[in-house]
Amino acid sequence: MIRIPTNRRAFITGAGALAAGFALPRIARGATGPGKKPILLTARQGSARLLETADKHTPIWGYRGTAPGPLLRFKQGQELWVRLKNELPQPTTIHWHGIRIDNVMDGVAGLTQDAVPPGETFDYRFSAPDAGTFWYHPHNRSWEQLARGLYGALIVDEPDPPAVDQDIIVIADDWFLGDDGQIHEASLGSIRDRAHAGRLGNILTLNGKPRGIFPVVSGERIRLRLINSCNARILEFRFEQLKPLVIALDGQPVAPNVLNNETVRIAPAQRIDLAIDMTGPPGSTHAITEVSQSRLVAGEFVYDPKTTRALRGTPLTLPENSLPAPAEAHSKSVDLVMSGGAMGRMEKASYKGTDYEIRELVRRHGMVWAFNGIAGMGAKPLFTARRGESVAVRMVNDTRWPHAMHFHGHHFRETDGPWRDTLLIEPQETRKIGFVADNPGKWMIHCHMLEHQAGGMATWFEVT
Ligand SMILES: [Cu+2]
Repeated sequence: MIRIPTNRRAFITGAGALAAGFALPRIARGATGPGKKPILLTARQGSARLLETADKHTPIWGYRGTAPGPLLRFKQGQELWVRLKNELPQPTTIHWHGIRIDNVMDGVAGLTQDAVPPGETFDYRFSAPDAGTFWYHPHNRSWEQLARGLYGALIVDEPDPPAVDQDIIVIADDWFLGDDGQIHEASLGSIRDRAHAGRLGNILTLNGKPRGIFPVVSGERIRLRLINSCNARILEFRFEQLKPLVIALDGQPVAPNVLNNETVRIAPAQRIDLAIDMTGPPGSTHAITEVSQSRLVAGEFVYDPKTTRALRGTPLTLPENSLPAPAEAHSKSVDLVMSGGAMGRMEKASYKGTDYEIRELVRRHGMVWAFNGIAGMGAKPLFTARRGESVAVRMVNDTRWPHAMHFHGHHFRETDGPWRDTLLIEPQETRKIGFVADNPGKWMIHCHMLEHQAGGMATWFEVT
């Protein structure tokens, strides 16, 4: 396993009383029906209690002023209508991560729409072809806007959801706060973070809380939907004696496989759905620990002292979404070679059509990474595919850092592997994925370690 070096102080959740009240803020039911009024999501300043000291509040940016923003939940095939109102001091958008969406609704500033200026609104209207666990966040200055708290969960329910006793959504984020409890602004977008592991926080929250209680009943079955909204941290969770079953990755169901108390490793932007039978006795607790840097208790399952229910015997399985399988003999093959970063071998790269020696590229443009020798979004796509064409992309990580590669508008898979929209690729690793380019438009491919994206790891492809 890769240890990410960091010179920052210990990664903590803080000590003290446990915080209760752990659910995501909810939108009134029925608000999402077709033909009704849009859900208003105002991106604005707010404050959050990220530290356990009761008197410390941290100014943040959030949808409706909260981090995470409101839970958006609708049925597979139903239309979602959201009106973004921008009350931030800078332009923003919303990207609906993992939704195989119409291109004009994808929310990528500069590619699928202009960023929404302060004071203005933009309507997003779409339906989701896939049921599953998704999330939403800005796609303009993502490295700053997500670090300040702009993100939320987007759940698309199966027409006939599998029986569980609780459906628990957990958005995990690491915040980098200064000693004053404020978001460390001086380091936002720093070249050092860009060239290394990205912005790693020193405070971990689940659903915006430093440590929290999930009330459970002995014997019940929960569906736990984990979402990693960190800028760059690869989170590693453990669930003590519990035996979680992985039932979906990035929203797409997989054949249930046992984790057997091993670590749940989840890269930025990825989602993992777990089915967990709560086997502890009444009155006991099960810690949720996070071990990517040091072992810390991120939250706890607390069993009701009196109630029990009989364990469900049959395993939980999810109905598959309908995704087109790429053809064995791919009609298009593309190489995507990643280079650059600290301790890398990149000597030069092209940026906006001009070739630069690496020092000059960093100094003049803050670019430290490249795909196929090109830093940042080029004027031309990485490739163009005809609609319906199968595409194979061989991704070569010729750097000393892991990268979480995200494709927009499509899910992809390795041969016999699970469907994903974000794939973690280790240093010096090569991974080959395939998908059917069936969604017309201009789609980004980028590293979801947001400082890497800002530092050059971004490109796009076009489906015609
Ligand atoms: Cu990266």
